[in-house]
Amino acid sequence: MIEVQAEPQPFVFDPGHVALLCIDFQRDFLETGGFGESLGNDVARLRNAIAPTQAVLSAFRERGWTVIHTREGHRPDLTDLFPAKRDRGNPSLRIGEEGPMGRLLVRGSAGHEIVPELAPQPGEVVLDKPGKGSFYATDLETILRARGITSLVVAGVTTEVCVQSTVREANDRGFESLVLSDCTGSYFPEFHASALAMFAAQGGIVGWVGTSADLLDALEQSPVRTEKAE
Ligand code: C5J
Repeated sequence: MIEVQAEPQPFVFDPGHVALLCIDFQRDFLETGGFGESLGNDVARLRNAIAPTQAVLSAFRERGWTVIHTREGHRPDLTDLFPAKRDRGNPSLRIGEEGPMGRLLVRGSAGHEIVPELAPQPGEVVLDKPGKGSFYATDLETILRARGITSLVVAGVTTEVCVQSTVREANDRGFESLVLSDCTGSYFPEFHASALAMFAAQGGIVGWVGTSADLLDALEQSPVRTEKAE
């Protein structure tokens, strides 16, 4: 077992049953000209999460542990886009409209891709989702259960939207999540802080919150390659 310093108490996981979940590190959220900016957000705020996530990704890849990348987006014909989502706010461009990186949040557009710094490698799971939660209308739960995964290390954007929805869904399904504070990010620093506080409050009502440094310290003290448990 590996023990990582975290709030509200150490996060203990079996290395044969863990996955890294990288949520929505897409150009549409992290680069100028994408969906995030069309909503009036400063995308630079999310980019601090890239470097620490690269370090965690490398550690998982070295050990041969499961890595799952999610992407929020829609079918090109937008048949999976509810008006309730399409019509939110007053963006300069709506989902499906043509922006500098192609159609916003549409599968196949350049903006829908994961940023090159965190690009998936062959063999890693890439999961397309139409909603905020990664379990909603996807086969994520099936993939995790088929691999015997019980613990999730969570990175991604944005902390209070897709990360928060996903870790709540994971908790309801019996998965234990360690959310890495420096590998997540929000356009609103106060929402980032309060979402992290909510996860760990009340004895970890939703999950655990830690840092990439503490996770990497704990990993360094364990063997680099761990056989997958049956
Ligand atoms: C948003 C997300 N913010 N990935 N999506 O709409 O958090």
